[in-house]
Amino acid sequence: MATKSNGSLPPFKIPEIEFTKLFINGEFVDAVSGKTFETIDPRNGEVVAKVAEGDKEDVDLAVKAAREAFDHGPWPRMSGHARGRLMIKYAELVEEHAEILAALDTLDAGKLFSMGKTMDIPSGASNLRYYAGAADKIHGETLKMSRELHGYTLREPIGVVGHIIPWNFPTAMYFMKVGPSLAAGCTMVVKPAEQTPLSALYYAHLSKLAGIPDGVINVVTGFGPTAGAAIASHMDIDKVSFTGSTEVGRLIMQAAAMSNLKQVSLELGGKSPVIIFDDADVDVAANLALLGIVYNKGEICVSGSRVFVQEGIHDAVVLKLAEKAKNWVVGDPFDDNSQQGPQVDKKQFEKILSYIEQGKREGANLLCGGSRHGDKGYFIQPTIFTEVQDDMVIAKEEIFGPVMSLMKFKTIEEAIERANSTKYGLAAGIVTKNIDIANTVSRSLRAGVVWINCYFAFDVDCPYGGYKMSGFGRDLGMEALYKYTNVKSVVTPLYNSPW
Ligand code: TXE
Repeated sequence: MATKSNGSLPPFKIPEIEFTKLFINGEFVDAVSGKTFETIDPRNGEVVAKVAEGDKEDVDLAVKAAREAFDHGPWPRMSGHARGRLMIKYAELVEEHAEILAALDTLDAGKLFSMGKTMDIPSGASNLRYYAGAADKIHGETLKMSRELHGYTLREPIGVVGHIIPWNFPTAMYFMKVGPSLAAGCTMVVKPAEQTPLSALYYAHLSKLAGIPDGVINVVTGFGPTAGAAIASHMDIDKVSFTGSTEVGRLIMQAAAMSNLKQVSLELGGKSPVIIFDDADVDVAANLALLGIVYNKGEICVSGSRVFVQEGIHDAVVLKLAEKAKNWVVGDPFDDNSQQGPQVDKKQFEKILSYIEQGKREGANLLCGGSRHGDKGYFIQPTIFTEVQDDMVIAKEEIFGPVMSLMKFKTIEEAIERANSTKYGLAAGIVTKNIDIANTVSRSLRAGVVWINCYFAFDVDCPYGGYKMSGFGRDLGMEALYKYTNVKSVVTPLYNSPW
């Protein structure tokens, strides 16, 4: 067991890894093939653990357990109130284990330990509590039928759900998907990303401690083209909820269409604009823009990777950004003083560096950063390009790293047009004190969320998802709960009506 200095906190012990097997029907089991894969610590490239490598046979077993739990088990038949109580117990256990869970996400994903402990893990617990409170308020409507009929709707759980989740927010994504589907009365198979399987397995263990019945939550760790694809094309899964790349989103839809036409929701890539108007406070604007690109090392689908600054304030914002980026602390994510840890893995690290090289070649002006940080692990300097043209690759493609493209604009109309000229539509930011500008621009942007004078203002009650090629369907809020339900209409003739 290694000991790590943790800034102002007493030395924190990096935990032994307890759970590395698949979780099926309430038990931790080896993969049918007996195979395992390594998870890697992005701080240094060293192996953290060997984890069971699930494949199609394992997904089949997990789906069988989930199907049995759905068709014959207590979970969908329990009162919403009873489900909610178990979910609250689950939330309490998550909070009690916040330190270990945060450490697992740091070891797997390079996320800041302090942020995991104070934000990601507690907000996972809040998510469970929110949906626990909703579990006994899921109801249909009484219909105003146009004939002599009595009609009403029931909202029923959709069935067995496959959740395929990415590596950038292993905890938040787990609960965004598991929370509402549990409340709805569904059973599920969760496939965490191969880079970040450890916290999901720990969450599986806690679900058992909380008393969630066997077979309700199953976790199959493994790779996308094998375990993930088996979920997407499974004949006995009723819905797949996916967060990841646009390319794989397309494969998921294809697989759903070619198998049993299961329902699909997709939360995919983004290239979100942040628009700073002349009247903005320079300091506030620079803070928001910087946060928009360096938060979680830029590994967030809503990162504000295209920053449009109106010409009157442009130079001042650029100066301020350079100053702030220089003071941004990149370092060991277990150290409280660090503001940015390493990228998740070598593949992402190299992908980001190659985009940076592309930006240099394309002739954008490198304001700051531009290379790796240090000589070990997958750390990258916050990088800002100015004088970027809309048709440069760095302004068009999702980089998924701390790399900002900054551009100048003149009029509101121009800003709207250029902000919208992307295949994506996940998020957008507006910085202005002018309410007319804020209202006009927010209505004109084709994005699933618009943050005005803030950024990353997530809330469990605030639905979240994409327009255009950023996907469809919403996580969070009551919208997310409804996507795990089917609406059934029930109709009966009224007394003496002619049937
Ligand atoms: O994503 P993948 P990758 C974007 C970001 C990143 C790029 C590539 O731009 O640089 O995608 O990342 C599973 N059938 N985002 O390659 O492959 C996979 O195992 C079924 C944005 O890691 O999409 C993992 O669990 N599943 C994003 C999940 O899909 C498959 C977050 C995501 O991996 C599969 C992550 C298949 N054929 C990356 N192939 C966001 N929207 O937040 C892979 N998977």
